[in-house]
Amino acid sequence: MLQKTVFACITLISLTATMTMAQQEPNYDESKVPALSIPDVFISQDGKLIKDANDWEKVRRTEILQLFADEVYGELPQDFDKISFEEQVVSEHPYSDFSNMKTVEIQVERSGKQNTVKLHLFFPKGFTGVLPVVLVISHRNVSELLKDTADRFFPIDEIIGKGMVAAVFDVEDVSPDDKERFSQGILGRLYPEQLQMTNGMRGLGAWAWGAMRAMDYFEQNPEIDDKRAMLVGHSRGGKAALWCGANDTRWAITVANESGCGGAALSKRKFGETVERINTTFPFWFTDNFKKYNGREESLPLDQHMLLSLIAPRGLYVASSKDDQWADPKGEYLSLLFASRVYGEIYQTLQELPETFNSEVNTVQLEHLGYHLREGAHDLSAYDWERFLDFAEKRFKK
Ligand code: GTR
Repeated sequence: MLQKTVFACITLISLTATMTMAQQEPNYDESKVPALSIPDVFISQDGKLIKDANDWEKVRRTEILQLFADEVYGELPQDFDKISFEEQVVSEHPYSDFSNMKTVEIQVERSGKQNTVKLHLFFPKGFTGVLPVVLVISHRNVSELLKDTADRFFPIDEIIGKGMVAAVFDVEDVSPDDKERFSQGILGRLYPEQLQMTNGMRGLGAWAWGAMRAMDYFEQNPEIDDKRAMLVGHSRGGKAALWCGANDTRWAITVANESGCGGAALSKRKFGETVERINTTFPFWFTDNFKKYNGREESLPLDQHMLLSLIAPRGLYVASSKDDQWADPKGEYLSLLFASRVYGEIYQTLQELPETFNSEVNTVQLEHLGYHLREGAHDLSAYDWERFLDFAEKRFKK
């Protein structure tokens, strides 16, 4: 009897060990990628064929947005009682030779509670006219970023050099990027009920919310042209940028740099980071519902090309790097390719991306869509910025 129990225990332990190992072993072998079966952007959930912009916007776009809210990123609450913008006085800063810095405290109130997000803005010195703006969602420490003029994660000089306003906020002010503390920002203070909902917003949704509040500020600042605004996020910030761009049509361009799993990459390819892996390491990024798909990507009623399609017909740029296989460059590209059908077939903005993924270094820039694959590792680099700003410059030309 004892022997039997011991055997059962050992079997259980080894089974658990195998399962844990299976969870942690990401696939990097293209021959092991399952045959791709992803939902068609043009067939609604009740089987209706979507033919024009009216069908797309009223039926399909609405249901896709709801699917992502329910299953992946959570409801994105937009109700609050008050928003105010307090401009702080800044005299000297490391960039004062060529820029004017402004720090704005965005204060949002709901049900008697308040949350403050610091938005840092850099204006070209002596500029005239109303300027386009580039906002970065930063999961890197912003005070550190602003001290380091050589840093290329937020290259103030490059952005300003293009005659654009450079803006950044730290996700720490909205929802700390930390398993223990994530609810200490807007989730605990302004929207505690979200924490009780299985489709409630978590970290990534909160960061998207933060970018929307920055846009609220841009809209009322006469020095900024809010119609020419580009939102940039890298990696986890790229996932949040896509969710924000999908919800908030005020962004003219959304950029997702190496956003990978839960960002631009197709989940059903099961290449690189998996749903289970991301939900295990970062359980506070997505809804509780998303965990239903751990190890079961095939049962997802959506895939990430549908998220990208929600941004059409506005500007969308996806970027990958060769050594960042964890983020699945091919999956990121295919996602953009499948989403591009909405640009072409619904909005008649001819967007012909190459039909196959090019695994060599390449850049494709069309009027509304951009993609590049560069050499090197996971990072937001000068190379990436050069291309994003080039894309923006063309689109923002008056
Ligand atoms: C990784 C995570 C990725 C990506 C990345 C980042 O650890 O697995 O999904 O978000 O972090 O943000 O740099």
